[in-house]
Amino acid sequence: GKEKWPRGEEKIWKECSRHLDEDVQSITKSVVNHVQTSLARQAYNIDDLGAYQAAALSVRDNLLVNWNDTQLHYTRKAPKRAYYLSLEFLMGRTLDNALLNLGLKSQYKDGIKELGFSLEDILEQERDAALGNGGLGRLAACYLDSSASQDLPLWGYGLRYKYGIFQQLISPEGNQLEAPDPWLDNQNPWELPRLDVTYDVRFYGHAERIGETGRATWSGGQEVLAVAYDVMIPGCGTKNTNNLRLWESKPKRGFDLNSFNAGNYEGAVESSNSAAAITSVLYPNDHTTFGKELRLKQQYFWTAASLADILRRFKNLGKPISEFPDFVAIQLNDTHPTLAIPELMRILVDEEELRWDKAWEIVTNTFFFTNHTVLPEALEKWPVPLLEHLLPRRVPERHLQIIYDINMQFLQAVEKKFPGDRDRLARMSIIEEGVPKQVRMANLACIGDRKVNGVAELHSELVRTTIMKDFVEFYGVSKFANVTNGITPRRWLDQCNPELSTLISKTLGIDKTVWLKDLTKLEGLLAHTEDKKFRDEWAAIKQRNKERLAHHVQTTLGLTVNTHAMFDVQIKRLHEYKRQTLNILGVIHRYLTLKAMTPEERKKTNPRVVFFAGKAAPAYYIAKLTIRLIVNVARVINDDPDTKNYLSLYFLPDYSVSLAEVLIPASDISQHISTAGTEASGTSNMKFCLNGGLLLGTVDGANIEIAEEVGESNVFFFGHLTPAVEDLRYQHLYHPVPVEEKSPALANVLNQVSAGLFGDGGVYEPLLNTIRQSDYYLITDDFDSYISALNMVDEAYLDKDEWVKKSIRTTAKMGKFSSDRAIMDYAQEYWNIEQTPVPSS
Ligand code: 8GP
Repeated sequence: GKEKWPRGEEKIWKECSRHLDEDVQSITKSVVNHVQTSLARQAYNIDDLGAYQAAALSVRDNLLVNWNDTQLHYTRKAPKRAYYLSLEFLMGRTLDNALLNLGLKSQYKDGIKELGFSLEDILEQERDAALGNGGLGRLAACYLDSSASQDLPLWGYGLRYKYGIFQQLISPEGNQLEAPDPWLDNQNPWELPRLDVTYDVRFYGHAERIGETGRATWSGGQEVLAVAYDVMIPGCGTKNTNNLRLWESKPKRGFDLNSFNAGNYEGAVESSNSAAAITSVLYPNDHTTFGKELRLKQQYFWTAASLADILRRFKNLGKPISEFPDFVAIQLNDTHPTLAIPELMRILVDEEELRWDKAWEIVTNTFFFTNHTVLPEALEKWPVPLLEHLLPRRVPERHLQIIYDINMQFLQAVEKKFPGDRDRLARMSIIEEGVPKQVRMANLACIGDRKVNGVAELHSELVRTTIMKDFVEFYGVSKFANVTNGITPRRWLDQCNPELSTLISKTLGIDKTVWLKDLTKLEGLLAHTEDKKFRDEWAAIKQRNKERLAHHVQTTLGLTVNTHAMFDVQIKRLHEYKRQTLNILGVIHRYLTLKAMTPEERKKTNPRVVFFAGKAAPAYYIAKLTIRLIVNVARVINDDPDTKNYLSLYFLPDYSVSLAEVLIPASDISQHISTAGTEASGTSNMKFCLNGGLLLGTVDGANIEIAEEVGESNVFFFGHLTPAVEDLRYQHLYHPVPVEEKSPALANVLNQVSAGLFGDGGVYEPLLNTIRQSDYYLITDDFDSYISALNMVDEAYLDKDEWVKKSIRTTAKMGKFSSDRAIMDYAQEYWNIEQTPVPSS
């Protein structure tokens, strides 16, 4: 098209355009400039926080140059774009990552030093952007990094929560307490408010059908304003800088003037408060849904604003609406954005005036859906009355009409294929019968999408054979695929383990951007496993990372950690299926065993330090009790002079991305011990192995594929396999065997806890009873083989040389788990988008 800009002389614009600051001198200058102008402060009045803010603003200027070029390039080339809709983006800190991706870290280090500050110290000033619960949100963040690094035209869409995941405090008794996370209290230099990019999102109001057209109008109700905030996502070794657009909710009109004038000031601001509440806080539950109205409001607000934005961008291309799926692919991260399906139908039918069939064809060619768990309690269902009345009363009613229409057509097709199979119809219906009726979001997502995928081979197979079985029989298996998760090696190796990154580049003899963007290059390390000097360097780096973690524990908790012991780490959300209980019961067993030994015998054992970190959902009683047990076991055993040189235990509070960056490079062994078939993939397992930590785990999720890559001799597997789980659960219920018979060792551990070895035993009874009674997660079945696996780990660790070889081999074979591989798979097999590199001007 004809370009209307620039106004004035192009030459002037070009000459005056900002370029990257690449030399130390201009970096120092720009930081000082920001201190004086943006922060309005003086050189003698600046602390580490101020220095961080000025440095961040200066880096942001640099990012913006690339970001602008990228957006302009995408607009001009008009490639097909992909959009990643996720309610969670667990980004962590940005400054270090931006410096590394821009290739400016050493220049900034020097520039900052000239001003009397240390880059290390100011990096610590940044607060995590913690807009996520765990794996699902962190995966979204890794995918953004990979999309930019692989030059893919992809944007993320999410919510700008005023409060991220709660801060976890631990009381002296060992109870988890939650405090708000006001992460935006200091200004956030990484977001660009787009106060001019807004959309009205309507709740409640009236929808009326227009005669027999099938269309409807919609008016009245509450209108909320969605305001865009853009977060720049730099790629590694490329100019491409993608965008994450987060929506903030605001009242459409400041406040109600009528009430205000009548003197009712509280009433006047009430609706404005209710508008702002929509994006005020991230829901802290993962793997459970509660059917809360505000949560549904968040989902609709976010999908409606995002779709309106996507549609407006598409319309600027001047293409007919029928070509929408040729220019737009939308990935739904779990079922949270599923209302996008009826919302797009509403827009196409009511506003674009398309016929139903045509609209449906567009919808089902646009959306793709990823499932992240087969746990039944995580499958989203919304009560029909909530959609109908409580929530955007009349609005979803329009959406409900659409959902009912979709369902009716779908069930007719099912009936045609499987005549008279009423049970099947009932199972596959979007609407679950009962009081109240519920909308099954996964069914809607499956029916309205082009493809459905799981996140590791085993999980995808379970999706096909359990929750989606009927749908596989209806659609055929090709709609149900797998994309094994990945992690970005930029943050999870180069950034968190800089010494290892340097050693790898040196050993492979290539620039780090080469292997960081083609992680299979790590295989080149295999040729060096017999090189003693290389192995020593490898081991020395692990040792320094352990000391770095010990230093962190010393400065934050005031505790001294034995860095000569094996570091054994389990960090993840607290959940019964992840079995932190198995781990802590194993620790107790080890403690009791050590206590029973003579001092001479103890000396022959392998000293071990066990780390736990993770948050529990605030309402998850059993998970919180597990934390309490861990903290109290730590209190007792860390103080026991007989054993403390051989076993100690730490629960590190307030787990976060930044804490993970310190813990992961320091681990010798990490635990991924979910009941078989319950952990969809896991992604921290990949992070540990990439950093040369070995894996102790069950045959579950991505553990299986990790073992396939690194070789079974380099991982420690134990426990029952997925096909056995159902039978074992049945036996627990109908032919229970007492713990004493099944595992005397475990029975002894449980009895010691009950007897009060770690403080008031009665407190833990509800937790212990989950094991003594139905034991849904198979602790009693797996305990003995878990203990043998731990012993095998000890034995292997005694042969230090062989252990280091295993560590190197593990890192070397982790190439598959780069999120670059995963994102390219989505790009090619699902979205059909192309790499669109921005030319380096
Ligand atoms: C998590 C899975 O539990 C984890 O195994 C996987 O690595 C991660 O997703 C990324 O794929 N699943 C969830 O967080 C999840 O399903 N949350 C439910 C609320 C949807």
